[in-house]
Amino acid sequence: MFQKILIANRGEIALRVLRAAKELGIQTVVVHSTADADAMHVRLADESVCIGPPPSRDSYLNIHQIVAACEITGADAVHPGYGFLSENAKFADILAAHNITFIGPSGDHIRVMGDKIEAKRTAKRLGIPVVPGSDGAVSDEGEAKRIAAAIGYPVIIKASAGGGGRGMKVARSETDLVEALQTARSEAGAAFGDDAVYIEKYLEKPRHIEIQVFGDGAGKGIHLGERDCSLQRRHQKVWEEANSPALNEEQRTQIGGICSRAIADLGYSGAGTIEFLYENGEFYFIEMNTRLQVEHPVTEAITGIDLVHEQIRVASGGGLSVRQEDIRFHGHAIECRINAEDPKTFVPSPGTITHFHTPGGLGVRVDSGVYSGYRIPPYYDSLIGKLIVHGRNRVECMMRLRRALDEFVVDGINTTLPLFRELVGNPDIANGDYDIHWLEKHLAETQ
Ligand code: MV4
Repeated sequence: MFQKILIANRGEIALRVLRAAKELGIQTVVVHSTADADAMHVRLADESVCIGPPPSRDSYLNIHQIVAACEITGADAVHPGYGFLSENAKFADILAAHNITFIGPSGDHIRVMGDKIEAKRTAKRLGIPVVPGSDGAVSDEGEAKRIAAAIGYPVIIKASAGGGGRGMKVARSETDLVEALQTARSEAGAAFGDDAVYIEKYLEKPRHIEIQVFGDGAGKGIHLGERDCSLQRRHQKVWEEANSPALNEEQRTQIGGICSRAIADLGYSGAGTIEFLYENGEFYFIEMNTRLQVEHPVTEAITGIDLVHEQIRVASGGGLSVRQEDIRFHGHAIECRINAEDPKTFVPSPGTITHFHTPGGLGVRVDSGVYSGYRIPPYYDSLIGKLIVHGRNRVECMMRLRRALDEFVVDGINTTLPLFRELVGNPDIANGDYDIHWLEKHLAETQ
């Protein structure tokens, strides 16, 4: 097991990882920018190192500073959290070259999944169902037209270096296609320095369902069920739940089995998420994330498995603590992302939290790095906490969520809490009847 883990992140996820390390009896080091000197994870860590000024590129993305902080403190492993350097293959490689363990997959696995064309090719080879489309990059107009005609309009053009919704264009006709191909390629070239694009059938009203997987790096793979992340705005997830209201046990076992076998065949190590669009009873792979995700607590709630403990165990060579046949899915869990934003306009609302009171009681978890009197710096993303509620079934979970939202007090700044108080009473949400466009449509209608 590791002696000392350095946490290369901030906010609620830094605290989340710190807690797991402490529980395992591992010393903790945090790195932070000058803007985060007052953060909770800095106070709770055994050691902290200031690595630079507020802008992320000069601190949380500064690989050399982070490696230096490992050398100075004698950390033997780094947990990257999510965002920042968590999916940076070069970072994983550099740490390996310094004999520091990156708590995550190999640089090569990160690299493959970071290239969306390569990721899709790999998924297909491993028997994962993919969206019909081009076999690889498409640059030629005639080839694009032939593929689109074969799969049928509408189609979507995606940047291979994109992901997470960046660099996509929908084409509903051949006329659209010619323009979309040109714009997509030049935008991808400008944004990512790689103008490779590919074509897929455009799915009109899918749900976003992702499968949590784990590999032990030695040929074992497991899945921990799915999360439904369809409720999103501008590619930012807002509400996530497990299980998906759209799936039954048989579908879960089937897609989960496909994913765990793929992870085993890949020789993948650590936590991963295989993302699908789900429409008319079919799954279509879109991307794989090679990190822990923001919404991992809903999976923890229904499985009782600590995903960060598992990440640390696997990375240290201790293997997974659970076998597939030991994993059960209990009840239902929902996570609400509480952002420091205006609940109508979503304009960020940094500033001082004058009063912070979190809900509690059975089945209620709050992951947050903020406290009463804390000043939210304006430099980073606006997530200030996550409310995760668990119940024996979805109805109980929703009742408990309504109660927990009523207890939550955040004064001094705007937050998205009022949005959740409204959503929890919405009939479509109560029925689990929503797709990836539902929230944006709802917000447009209720403006
Ligand atoms: C799609 C799609 C429809 N058809 N691909 C957006 C994020 C990126 N991960 C993939 N995305 C999409 N790919 C096909 N073939 C619709 C989206 C999409 C979306 C997907 C998941 C969650 C929210 C979304 C919002 C808009 C579009």
